[in-house]
Amino acid sequence: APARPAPAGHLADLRRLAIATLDANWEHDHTVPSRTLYPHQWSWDSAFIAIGLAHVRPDRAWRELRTLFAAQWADGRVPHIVFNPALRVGSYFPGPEFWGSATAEGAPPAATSGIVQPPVHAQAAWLVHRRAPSEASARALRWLYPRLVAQQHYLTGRRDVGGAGLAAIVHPWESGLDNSPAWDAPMAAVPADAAVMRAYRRHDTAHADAAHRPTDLDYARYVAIVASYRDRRYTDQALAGWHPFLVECPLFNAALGAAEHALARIAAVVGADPGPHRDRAARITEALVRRLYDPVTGTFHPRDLRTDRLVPARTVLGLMPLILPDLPGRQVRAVLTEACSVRFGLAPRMPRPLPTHDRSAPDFEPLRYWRGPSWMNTNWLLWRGLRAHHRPDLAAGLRESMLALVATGGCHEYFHPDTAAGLGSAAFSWTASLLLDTLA
Ligand code: 9WN
Repeated sequence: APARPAPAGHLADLRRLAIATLDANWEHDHTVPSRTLYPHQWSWDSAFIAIGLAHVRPDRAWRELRTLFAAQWADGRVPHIVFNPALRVGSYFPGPEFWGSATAEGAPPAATSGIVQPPVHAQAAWLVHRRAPSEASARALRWLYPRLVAQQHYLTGRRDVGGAGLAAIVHPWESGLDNSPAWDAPMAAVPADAAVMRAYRRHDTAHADAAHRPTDLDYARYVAIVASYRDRRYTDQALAGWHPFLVECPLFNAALGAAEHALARIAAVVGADPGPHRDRAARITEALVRRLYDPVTGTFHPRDLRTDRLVPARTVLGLMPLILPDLPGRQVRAVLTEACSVRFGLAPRMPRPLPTHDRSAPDFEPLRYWRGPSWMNTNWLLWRGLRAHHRPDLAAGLRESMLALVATGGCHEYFHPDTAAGLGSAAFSWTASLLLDTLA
């Protein structure tokens, strides 16, 4: 049965729950994704969180972004974790002692990781400003603009391993969808010694059901990939010659292109030239279509740069280029066909939001993290894409299903794609913040 519109009183309750969740996760100058599982500041979480905070606590929205960008590296990379020095050692694995970023060239004074996450921050900054434009928000944009430009510069420069104008990710954590089936093939090539993990203690499985998290073998490889990068002090020089994981991801690069569109708008506010941003956006979209779209499957796939082949898995990552306003009509139609197929179930009336993986695939796992469960962020990105491409019918169906998801499961981190039972952390910040934006 399709999701029924929630009664108004119900929506007010949901809104209160979302605000309470964000308030409880606020920590002086940033929001933790979750007090138990993720007690530090995460990069793309902060962008999603700022979008929701803009509706209720606009000062905090800007503070969130400023705190993150204060930890930007000299080369422009925005670290995926900024560690809170006040927390005890061992509150998260891998912690600052494992990353050892302090001795890397251009690292900030704060302890951070050395990898990045999808660059959704320019879009977030634009949405926060647009929600309530003011002299203060224009000032915040003026501070952020050169930093956002440096972030893009890093990704389209040092990270253009494939030489085609797209950014390569060097770790599955950089995609934000850590154990997506999209990474199975490239991960299989990473030498892993499960014994490595005996030297460390995972922290996540103390707070979440191990059956809902990545496996120990995944973690052995996650650690090995970080060690490869860390041991060369996070340099991006000649990555193709030595690093075991190099992939062009459709979500990451769609975010990269969408960021240029947002920067064009921000440039107009801060008195800079929007033209170069529009040109760069067009080049990214063109490269994305040329390199990551498969006309046979009719969807986007990651490109494994170690084999120069597309990864066959059909995951929700393949739908994310819909966030690009200049995606050509042919690819828009193809992505909508894929999204509306039995694999993902998008429809004007639909019981549940999209899962993270093809429901009909043999390796679909409804409980395991990014291998099937529904998440608010991927659905929110798709919802925005549907509106950008003038599909109010599908956007409305998706919105109802997202509201019903959180009404059933609470502000959980992720959800069973059929029952909407909450999984992972029970008070997860981006679920709350993106709910606020979806409600607005
Ligand atoms: C590793 C914080 C982050 C999200 C990621 C999500 C998860 C970390 C982990 O949590 O990743 O970065 O420990 O599993 O996969 O998208 O940003 O919420």
